[in-house]
Amino acid sequence: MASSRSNARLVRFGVFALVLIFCGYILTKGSSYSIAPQKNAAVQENTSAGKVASSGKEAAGAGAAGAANAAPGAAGAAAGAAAGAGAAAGAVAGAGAGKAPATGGSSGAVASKDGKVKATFVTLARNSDLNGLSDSIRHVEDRFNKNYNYDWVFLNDEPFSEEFKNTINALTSGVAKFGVIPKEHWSYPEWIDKEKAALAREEMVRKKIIYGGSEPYRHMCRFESGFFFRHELMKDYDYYWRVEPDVKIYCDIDYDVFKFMQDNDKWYGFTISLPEYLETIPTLWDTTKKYMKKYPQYIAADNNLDWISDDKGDTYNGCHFWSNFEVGALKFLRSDAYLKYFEELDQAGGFFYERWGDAPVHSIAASLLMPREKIHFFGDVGYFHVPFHNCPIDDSVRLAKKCVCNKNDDFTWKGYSCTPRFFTLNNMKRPTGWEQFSG
Ligand SMILES: Nc1nc2c(ncn2[C@@H]2O[C@H](COP(=O)(O)OP(=O)(O)OP(=O)(O)O)[C@@H](O)[C@H]2O)c(=O)[nH]1
Ligand SMILES: [Mg+2]
Repeated sequence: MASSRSNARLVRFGVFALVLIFCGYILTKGSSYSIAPQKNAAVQENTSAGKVASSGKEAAGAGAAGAANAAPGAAGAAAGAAAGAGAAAGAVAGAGAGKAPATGGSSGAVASKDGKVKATFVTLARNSDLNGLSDSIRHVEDRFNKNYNYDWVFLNDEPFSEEFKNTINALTSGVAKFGVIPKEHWSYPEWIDKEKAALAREEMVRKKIIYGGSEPYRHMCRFESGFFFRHELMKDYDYYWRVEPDVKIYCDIDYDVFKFMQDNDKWYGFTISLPEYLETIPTLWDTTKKYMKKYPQYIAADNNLDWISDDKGDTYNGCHFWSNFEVGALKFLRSDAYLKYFEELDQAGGFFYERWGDAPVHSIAASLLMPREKIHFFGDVGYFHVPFHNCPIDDSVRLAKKCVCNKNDDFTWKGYSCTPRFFTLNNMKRPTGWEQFSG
C-alpha cells in the first residue's frame, strides 16, 4: 500500500511538473512577441545611454527621464519600436523629400540614432535667465527634442552657477554642455575708441533707442555675429539651432529638423522676419557695400539681394530674419566669405559706435553670400518671442501638428512682416486665405 501511495504521489508530481514546464514554455514564447519589453528597452536606450555616457549625469535622473518619455507617448513609442528601422527611415525620407510628415504622430517619427546629424542647440544666457530659459527648454524638448535628444550648448560671459547647471541638466534630454566665453570674444577690440563709443551710447539714450545705452547688449550682438560658432564647445557640430529665454514653440515638430537641413542642403532657417530699426544701423549698409566691392568673389550668383534692397543694392530696406530663432549650417558661418564679412564690420566699429544687431548682420550675409534656395522658412513649427507670433494659419497644419496658438496673432502675413516679400521673390505658394491675416 505504501509503495502504491508513493507511486501515485510520483505520478501527481510528474503531472504537476509537466504543467509547470508547459506554462513556462507558453510564457517564454509569449514574451518574445510582446511589444512592451521592446518598447521599454528602446526608450531607455534612446534617452539615457548617450546622456549618461558623456554628461556624467546621475543614472537615476536619466532613468526618470526615460520613464517620463515613455509614459505620455506610449502608443507612438511602441509603434516606433515595433517598426524599428522602418519607422526611422520613413521619418528621414519624409524630411529628405522636403516635407514634414502630415500626421501629428510625433513619437512614431523618431529617427534612429544611427546617422544622427552633428547638431546642437545653442543658447547664450546669464545665470539670471534661468527661469525664462527653463520655459524655452520645456517647449523645445516637449515639441521636438524629447524624440531626438540633440545636445545643447550653453554659453555665458561668466561661469554658470551650480543651480543653473543642475536645473538645465534636469530639463534637457541630450547632453548639456556649459562654456565660458573667452575674454577676447566679449570685450572691446584694441582699435575701438571707448570714449567715442560712450558718447554714441549717450546719444542713443537721448533718442530713446531700445538698448541704446547698454554695453553688454553690444557685446552680445558682436558675439552672436562673429564668435559663438568659434567657441570650443561648438567645434563638434555642423548645424545649430539658437534658442533664447522666454520663447515658445507652438506645434509638434515630428521630423528631424537638422536632418531636413542636411538632406536638403539648407544653410539658414527662420520663422519671423521684419524690418530693422534703422537708427541702430546708420552705416551698416555702406560698410557692407565696401565689403561687396572688396570681395566680389564671395557674392552668390543667385542671391537674395532683392529681399533686402528695393533699389538693387543702393540702400538697405531693413528686412532681416529675426535671429532669436535660427537653424543654420555652421559651415556657412565658418566660411571665408562670412568671416571676412564679420571682420570688415568689426573693423568699422559699428557694433560699438552704433548698435548693430546680429539679426541684420546674419540676414544680410545670408541674403548676399548664399544662393537663395539655401534659405528655408520654417512655417510649420509655430514660434513666439515677445512681441511676435508665428502661428500657422492653415487649419489642417495646426490640427495635424497640435499647435497651441491663435492664428489671428500670426505675424507672418501682416503688413510689417518681410515674409510675404520673401515668398513673392522666391516663387513660394502662400497658404489659402493669407489675405485675411494681413491686417
Ligand atoms: N551671458 C550673457 N548673455 C546675454 C547678455 N545679454 C543678453 N544675453 C543673452 O543673449 C540673448 C539675446 O538677449 P536678449 O536680451 O533676449 O535680446 P533681445 O532678444 O534683442 O531682446 P528682448 O526683447 O529683451 O528679448 C539671450 O539669449 C540672452 O539671454 C549678457 O550680458 N550676458
Ligand atoms: Mg530675446
